[in-house]
This record gives sequence, structure tokens and C-alpha cells, in this order.
Amino acid sequence: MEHARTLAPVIDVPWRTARQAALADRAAEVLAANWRGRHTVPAARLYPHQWSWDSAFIAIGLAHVAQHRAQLELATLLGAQWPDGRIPHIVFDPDTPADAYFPGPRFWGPGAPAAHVRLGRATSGIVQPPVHARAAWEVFRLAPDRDAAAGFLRRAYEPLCRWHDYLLTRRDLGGGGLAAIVHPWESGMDNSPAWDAALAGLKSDEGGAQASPMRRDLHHVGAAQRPGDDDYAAYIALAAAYRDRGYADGTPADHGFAVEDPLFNGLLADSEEALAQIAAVVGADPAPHLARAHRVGAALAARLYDPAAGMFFARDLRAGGLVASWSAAGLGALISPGLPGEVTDRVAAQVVGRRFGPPPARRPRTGWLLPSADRTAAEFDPQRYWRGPSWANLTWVVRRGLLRAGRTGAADGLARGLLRTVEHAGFHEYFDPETGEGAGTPDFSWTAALTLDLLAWRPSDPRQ
Ligand code: 9WN
Repeated sequence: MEHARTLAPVIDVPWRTARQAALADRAAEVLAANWRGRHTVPAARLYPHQWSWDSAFIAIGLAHVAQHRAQLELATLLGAQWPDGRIPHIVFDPDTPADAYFPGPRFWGPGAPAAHVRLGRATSGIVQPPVHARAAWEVFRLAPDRDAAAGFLRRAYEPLCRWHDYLLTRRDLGGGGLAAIVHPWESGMDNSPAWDAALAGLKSDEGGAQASPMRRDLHHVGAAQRPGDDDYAAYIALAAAYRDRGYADGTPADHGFAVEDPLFNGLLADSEEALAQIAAVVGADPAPHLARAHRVGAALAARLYDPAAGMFFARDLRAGGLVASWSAAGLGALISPGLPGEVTDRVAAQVVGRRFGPPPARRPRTGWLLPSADRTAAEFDPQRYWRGPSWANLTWVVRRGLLRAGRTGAADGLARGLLRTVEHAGFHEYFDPETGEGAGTPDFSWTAALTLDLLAWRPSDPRQ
């Protein structure tokens, strides 16, 4: 069955309506079309390789329709892990022409020892948010045959531990118990307004003019919905500098960008908690993982929470201090275990507040869509990439954070808004939060995958 173009749900979801079942079938079709034999591409033309956090979200969706593929998706990614423990943000598909995506395998290669490529596949050298242990746990949890799936967990456990070790040792550039990111692409929210100040000195017309002809993204998506050439100038300069230092992590002063991000670290804490759940199945000790998850949660509250604002912000390790830019990344930190109750309450209130909550006047007919950036800020742009549009993965993360905080009404509102939107607009990469209009590439894998996951959930679900 799993070799067919169309994937049939293997999970029995008896409460599902005929409309929801039709939506699930369409989502499964997107995942089937984007499957490449050992991994799923985020989108056929715009992103023709394997991406790290995409694969984690995709595996969660695949677990609802094709358990074997869900396991293989994560196993392929883990097979590209570097000896130092990092999981690269892109694993390049050798069957895809090298110039189909920029920056392609040749850009990242020099400076990275060939030994990094266990699978025989080239990789990038930066990372993305660590959703993988949570995804592995979800794949196991949804397996029709848990005894068989336990073998998958046993194989994944040690690489996942090494991944978190890398992040909490070599990447603890600030020394406060959080992982730092050294490139905006590592946040997954590439051109978030939160990075504007840090990138200002790296943007140049000259660098933009050089990057412009190499860009492939603009062949597939309109320029008004993508980052600018000047943003690409900064991305390329940072990645090239890191590559030329042999991807050595060093100290904040060694980087042109060094930031502690609340979404990245919230996901790390949540995934560390998933490692505790995994440990219990594979015969390891869950206690150190639980303790570490709570330590990351405590560090989040101590280092990235601003009590005056009642919000999490990124910390710029080079400039020093919090970056007072209201991003949905700050809401994403709610997914972390170990946050003080008062912090959780205040940040959960921001989700439904004027910056991110349902717009009072121009409510889209599809319902509430969570903007990725503060809709009241001057930089808000409802269709440009991470500067305002609503994304399925952020919605999924914040929704889980709300469930942790006991805010089930708001959590359900987020799920309903996204599901209604994809039903009308399709599985777009992102959506205009004010109109529900689809933007970016169509048939985007994590939108389809997380639709499957949201459709399968119901309030009595024991997951949270
Ligand atoms: C750079 C694949 C990735 C996502 C990121 C998203 C976008 C890449 C790009 O696409 O980034 O990694 O080329 O713009 O920002 O979150 O993982 O879907």
C-alpha cells in the first residue's frame, strides 16, 4: 500500500466527518506526490531536497497514513548526522540537479570534511529547530504495531541524544544553558523582523546584486512573497564565513549573527521531554532527560522572558540584550515544559491579544489565522514570508503550547482556523492572516502533514 501514489489512512478516526475525511485524503495525496523514495521534499520545485525541521513535521503527518515512510523519513535525516552531533538543515538529493536550489551542495561542501556524509549525500552545515525527538515519539505513538515501531525508536535514540548534546554544549554560546543559532536560516523563520537589526550591517547592494542571478526561489514564487536580494546578501555572507571556518562554533564573537531564539529553545525543551518518553521505551533512564528539559525551560524563563512585556524575545549575544520585536517565535516557547505558571499565563494571553489574536474587524471568512509577526508593527507584511503570514507549523507549535497551558478554547480556535483555511485555499506554504489567501508555494508538505495531525486530534486525546 505504501508504494501507491495515494496513501490511505491507517489510523481509525471514527469521529471524522465526510468533509474532514476528504480533506485528509487530499493532504495524503500531497505527501504521496512529494515522496522521493527515502524522504519527502517540502515542495516539488521550490525546495527539491530534504529539510531538517520539515522532515520532523512531515513524519508526524506520515505517521497517520504510512508508518513505514514516517520512520524512513526520520532515519534518512538521522543518517546524515555529522560526527559532532549536528543534524544538517538540508540533505541534498543526489538525483536533483545541483543548480535546482541555491545555495546548493557545492556551496556548502568546501570546508566540511567528507566524513560528514554517512549516507553518501552532501549536506549543508547549519541546523534547524530540533523537533526531531518529538516527531520520533509521535511516529511511535501513532504506530499500529508498537512492538515493531520500538525497533525504530531504539535506532533513533542515540543519534537524537547526540543531537541535543551538540546543541547544549557546542551551541551554548551564551553559557546560560540555551542553544544559540548562528544564521537566520537556523531559526526556520528566516527573514523575521526580529533579525532586522542584527542583519543590518551585513546587507549590501553589492552582495544583493551578486546573489540575485543565483537565486532559484524567484523562479517559483513572486518577489513580493520572498526575502529581498539584500537579505540574501546577508544569508550568503554569514553561511560562507561559517563554512570557511570549518563550521567551528567558537564564541559569539566568532560569528556575524549569534542569537538565542525562544522558538528554537522551546522546541528543544519539548523534544528533550520526548527523549524521556523514548528512553522509557528503549530501556534507558528517562530522569536525566526530564531534568534537562526542565533546565532548558528554566533557562528560557530566566534569559528570554521579559517580565515588563509579558513575552519571550530573542537574545542577541553579540549586541547583548533582548530584541524587542514581537514574533510568534515568542509564543512558540509555550511548548516548553518547566515554565513558571505566571510566565505561561501571561504569554498565553498574548496569543489571543491584539498583536496575534483574531483580528477584530477584518476577520477572514476562514477564521483565526495566527500571524507570524505582530500585526500592529510597522514591519508587518501579511504576504511576505516570515514577516506576517500564517504558517501551519507555527500554528501547530503554539497550539500545543496552549494545550500545555490548559487553554483548550484558544488551542481549538487555532486548529479550526487553519483547517478551514486549507479546505478553501489548499495546502499552501503560508497564508495571508487577514484574508486567508494562500501564498508561497502550493502543495507544501508540512501544511499537508500537520493538517492530518490536527484532523486526528480530539479533546480527549491523551497526548498532552
Ligand atoms: C532556507 C523548507 C524551508 C523551511 C524554512 C523556510 C524556507 C529555506 C529557503 O524553506 O527556508 O532554509 O530557501 O527559503 O524558511 O523554514 O524549512 O521548507
